[in-house]
Formats: sequence, structure tokens, C-alpha cells
Amino acid sequence: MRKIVTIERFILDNQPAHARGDFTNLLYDIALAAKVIAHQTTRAGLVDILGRAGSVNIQGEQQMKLDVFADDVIFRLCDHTGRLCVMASEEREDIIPIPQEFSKGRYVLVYDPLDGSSNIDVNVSIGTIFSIYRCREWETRGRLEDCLQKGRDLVAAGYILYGSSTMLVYSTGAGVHGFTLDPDVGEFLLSHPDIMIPEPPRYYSVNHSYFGRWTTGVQKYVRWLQGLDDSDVSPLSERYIGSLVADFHRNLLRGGVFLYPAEANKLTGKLRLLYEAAPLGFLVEQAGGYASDGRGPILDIEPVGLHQRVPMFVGNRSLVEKAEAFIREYDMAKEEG
Ligand code: AHM
Ligand code: MG
Repeated sequence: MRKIVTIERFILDNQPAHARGDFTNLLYDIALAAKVIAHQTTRAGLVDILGRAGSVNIQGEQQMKLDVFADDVIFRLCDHTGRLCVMASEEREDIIPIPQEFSKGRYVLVYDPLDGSSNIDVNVSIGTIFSIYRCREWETRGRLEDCLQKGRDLVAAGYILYGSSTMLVYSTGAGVHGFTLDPDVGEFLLSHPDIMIPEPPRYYSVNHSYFGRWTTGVQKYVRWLQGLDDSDVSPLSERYIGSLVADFHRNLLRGGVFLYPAEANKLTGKLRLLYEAAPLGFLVEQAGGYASDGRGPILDIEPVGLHQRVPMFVGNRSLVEKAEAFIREYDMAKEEG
């Protein structure tokens, strides 16, 4: 019989001997936030019966939109613990300082509280993505520079997937591990230790309706994935949910590539470097895969703004490198010529 390992036990057993517990406890805080958000997401369909976002409920309280609720839960669970020096959230314009009345800690938490928000109202999987960095300087209290660190400097990253079950998947740079929430006992239990992205890959994931807007290199790449135009591979199956965490998670477990490329007239792409691309890039590299902006590793990009966007190709290394090859051959060559 396999041992039952809770996330608390796993984090504790895997913390370095010199750890002071701050980092371990920060991961616990996130796991707790995940449970609170998961509980609320399963009630999302009741909003129409119990009151719409923005309306006032029976107790006279304002109903919160789920993404605002998720943002608030993470903030309120983490602001007073003394473990963080600053936070940043995809939901907020600026950095989130730790209130003066609380002591500050050594870590930076960057998060996308509820990604894939267009899927909330239609009962499709959504997710939370988080990144943890070290504070760059001990003396100061939360600065923008502490949040603008490249993915290569991540201490940990992970996501929570609110799907047919709730899963928390994270890495501290020593492999990727997945936990499934047992809703009856309220514990995350180790279900997917040491995740490695499998070969051969099965899926490619992209929003095809943008085909006409892509550069030639990206169009040729997608046709290559489909096994067309003298492609030397058998076609991959297409799967696209439009919920990044869910699309990423499926490809991580089954093998494949997810892409949200640049468009010929919008070179930045849609996804955010800090909240989406860097943490998932960190995870995929830990699982033996690769993440690129089409030209080089996402993890090496120095952020210049909190909400900076970036094209993204993520999945099995061979597939992502092939995207880079097409972009080099058709797009970069054209730019140079
Ligand atoms: P959001 O941050 O507004 O939720 O948008 C991000 C989402 C991702 O989850 C998903 O991969 C992508 O947007 C889908 O975009 P599109 O509808 O253009 O395919
Ligand atoms: Mg998002």
C-alpha cells in the first residue's frame, strides 16, 4: 500500500536542513488559500440563485466577483505573517506593500489569483498561479525591483487547478510534485510525485481562430504540428480549453506544447511574463521541458514592468525548439533581410 503523504508533511520533509521555516510556512499559507478559493469556486454556479456579483446578499454584504475574492483571500492570508516583503497580483495595477503595522519578511509573492476568468461563468476549469522570489535587499520594505526578477531567480512556483478535482502542483527547484485535495478531510495529498513531461507528446494547444494574425513562422509551425506541408511528424491532437492552468496541466501530464504566440501586429502576445509565463516556464523546465518566447528561454527575460506581456511556447523541449527553428527561419530572417 502506498504511503499517504499530506502536503504539510511533504513540504516539511523536503525543506533544507538550514531552513528557518518561513518558506515552508509560506507554502502552507498558499495551500490554505487554495482550499478557501476551491471551496468558493465550487459554489460559483449558485451565484445566480444566491445573488450576483455586485449585488447585496441576505446579510447585507456586497457579493464579490470570484477573481476579486481570490485576490483578497491570498492577500489577507499572507500580508500579516512576517514572511513577505512585498506582493504583486495580476488583479492590481501596482505592487502590494506589506502594511506598516506588520513585520516584513524575506520573500516576494507574485500571483495570478484566478486565471481563465472567462471560464468561471460556464463551469470550466480555472486556476491560480504563484511565484516566490527572494527579497533583493533586506533593509528596504517592498519595492518594485523585488517583483521584477527573472524566472531563473525563482525560489518556487506553482499553480492550483480547480478542475474535476482541486490540485496543487509546485516546485522549489527539486522536481515538480502534485497534490490532490481530498475535500472530505480538507487535505492536499501527494498524488503526482516527480512529474516529468512524457515522450512522445500527444497534444498541441493553441487558439486557432487567430491563425490569420500569426507570423509566417508560427503558421508554418502549427501546420508542422498538424502533420501538414511535408511535416516529418505524425499529427498531434489538438486540445484547447482557453484556461492556461488547465491547458498547461494536461500537457504536463500527457506531453505536448501550448502556444500563445505573438501576432504580426501585436508582437507582445497576451500572457503576462510575471504572473503566467515565468512560473509555468520554471515548472516545465523542472519537469524536463522548455518554455520560450519563440526566440529564447522565457526564464532569462528580465522583466521591465509588472504587467508586461510575452509570447509563449511551452511543453516538451523538442516541440518548443522546433517553434524557435521555424521563427528563426521565417520571421527573424525576414526581419534581418
Ligand atoms: P485572463 O488572465 O484574463 O484570465 O486571460 C488569460 C487566459 C489564459 O488562461 C488563456 O490561456 C488565455 O487567456 C486564452 O485566451 P484566448 O481566449 O485569446 O484564447
Ligand atoms: Mg491571467
